[in-house]
Amino acid sequence: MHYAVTRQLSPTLAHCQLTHLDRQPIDLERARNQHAAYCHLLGRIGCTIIHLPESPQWPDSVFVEDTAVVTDELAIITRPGAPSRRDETAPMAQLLARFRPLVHIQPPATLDGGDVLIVGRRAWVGLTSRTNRAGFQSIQRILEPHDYTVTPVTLTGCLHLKSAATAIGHHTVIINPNWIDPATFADLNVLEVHPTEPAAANVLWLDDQAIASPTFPKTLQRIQNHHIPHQTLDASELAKAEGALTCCSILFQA
Ligand code: CIR
Repeated sequence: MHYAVTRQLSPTLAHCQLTHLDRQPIDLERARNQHAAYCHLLGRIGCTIIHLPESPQWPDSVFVEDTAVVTDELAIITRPGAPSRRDETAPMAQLLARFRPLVHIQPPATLDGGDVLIVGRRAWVGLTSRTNRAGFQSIQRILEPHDYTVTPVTLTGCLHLKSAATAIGHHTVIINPNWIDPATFADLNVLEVHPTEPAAANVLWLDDQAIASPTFPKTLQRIQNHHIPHQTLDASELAKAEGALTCCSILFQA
């Protein structure tokens, strides 16, 4: 069974962390509708959705991806780089303990789930303002005994690794080459976003189909040209909080 863990949007989302974006008003109603559509689509694709309760004390808590990394073998409970987000992990740990053995990232390491991209037995970890080298070393220590190759990646100009690159197939990634060196993925197929759509590389890959944002039509055309099965989902209001499609769920099978 496929599971998707999500969390209802916080009413305090307007106070979210922002790193590369200027603050602009967020229409909560519109953001809630987009999030509901997101959950609905995951459900339609076949996921059992587990909703964590709304948490007004954590403005960014809708972006659950940053709180855990789940593999077939275990669940890694992160230690988010933004101190305001650290406590978001406790309810996630409690929930994931029902499905996987837990491993916790310990101080001084910091790690956001958005900085971990796993394709097959390979994992890349972004070294960013949220994930430090100790965070990379921790996840390397955790995953290597399970036969993963774990590689650190430096980025320019974006929040997380998965802002710059996501999987869009079993051997294909979609990237923004201005934010990540395409050579990082030398032995995979690499599809580049359209240069006028820098934020278009965050695509959700689920059940052999891509879920991409309709706000990036030129990149969507490229996805189409490569015959990659896809659906679209608008998350433009959530994007004002520097979140995108992968950020709003943790997906795993059990
Ligand atoms: C933050 O800065 O933490 C949130 N405003 C956005 C987090 C987005 N998460 C993700 O890309 N995995």
